[in-house]
Amino acid sequence: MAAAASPTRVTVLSGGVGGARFLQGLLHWSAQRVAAGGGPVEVSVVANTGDDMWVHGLKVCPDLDTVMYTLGGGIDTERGWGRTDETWHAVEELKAYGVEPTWFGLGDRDLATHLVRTQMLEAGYPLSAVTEALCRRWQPGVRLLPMTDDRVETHVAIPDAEAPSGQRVVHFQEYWIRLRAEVPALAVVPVGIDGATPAPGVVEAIETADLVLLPPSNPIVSVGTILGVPGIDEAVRRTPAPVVGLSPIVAGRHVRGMAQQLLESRGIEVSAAGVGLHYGARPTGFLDGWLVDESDAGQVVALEEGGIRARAVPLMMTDPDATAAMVRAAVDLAGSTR
Ligand code: FO1
Repeated sequence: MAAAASPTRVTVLSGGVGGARFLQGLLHWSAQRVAAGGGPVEVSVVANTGDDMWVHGLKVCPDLDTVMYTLGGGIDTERGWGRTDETWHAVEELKAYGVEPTWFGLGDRDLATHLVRTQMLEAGYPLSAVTEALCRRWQPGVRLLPMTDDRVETHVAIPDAEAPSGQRVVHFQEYWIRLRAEVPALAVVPVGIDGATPAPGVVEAIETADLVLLPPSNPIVSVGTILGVPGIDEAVRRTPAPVVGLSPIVAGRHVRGMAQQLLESRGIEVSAAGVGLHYGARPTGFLDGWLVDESDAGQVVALEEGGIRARAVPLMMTDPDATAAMVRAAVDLAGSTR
């Protein structure tokens, strides 16, 4: 195990809103450490791209953009996604034409990102190169890597009485935005993942890290999808760095999003220990350590019995200081999992 006591290279497998808020805390913790005379932290982010969607002829990458905008200072903090000072004229015009999907909120400023990305993709640049180019403007302060340059899209099977099979499939964005995750998710399928390969730099970022963190992103459609890319799972299992995660479930509920519904659809207990044991202890699983909220302190024993070092600390990311404290707890726990 590399020295995790004072990591200099940290790699984070991140979804969108929750992961971005965690990353703000990680950068805040790094700044605090530099102010205290310590060395800065180099952060690599491996972002989920299973939420990606082609819409109105444009490639939209919600988790990449949420991390980029949040850390680059362009995010709408109210929504947690999309651009601040946004206007919606283009999507209103599309509605006036009756062009579907009318439920997908594409802001006018956000559209520029998708126009640049789509032009670059059509010119033959891989998504990783496109992301690097977009980050030259936003300067997020981390190396932002898509999990893969290949097309992966998470689709969700939902009940449909009219269909002969009794179910039909919708894109994850439609499940989340139009259906508000209020219908049962009979299956969650990251289409294309079996043929996907890790994007350039991803395996290296995991294998050369001093610390790998799984933030409180969705364990099924965000972190779960990243770990589902052949090659990324093996890199996390074999990295010399400690791997520490933070529970997205607090007191039996998700903090935001739709983790509850998706965990239930996979038959995974909706609890801090349930998710930690789902990830499992390395080397067969992915974790060395798992942070649970203080309200779930009673679940530490079950995790330790499962071979995962666990600790109960406050896990609500109410502000960068609170999140920085969570990062510090993860670093401390990593140091104790040698
Ligand atoms: N989330 C919504 O709840 N409603 C939307 O209309 C919406 C549009 C949207 C457009 C671009 C983008 O990058 C994200 C967008 N999101 C929207 C958020 C997105 O669904 C989530 O960030 C993740 O995909 C799920 O965590």
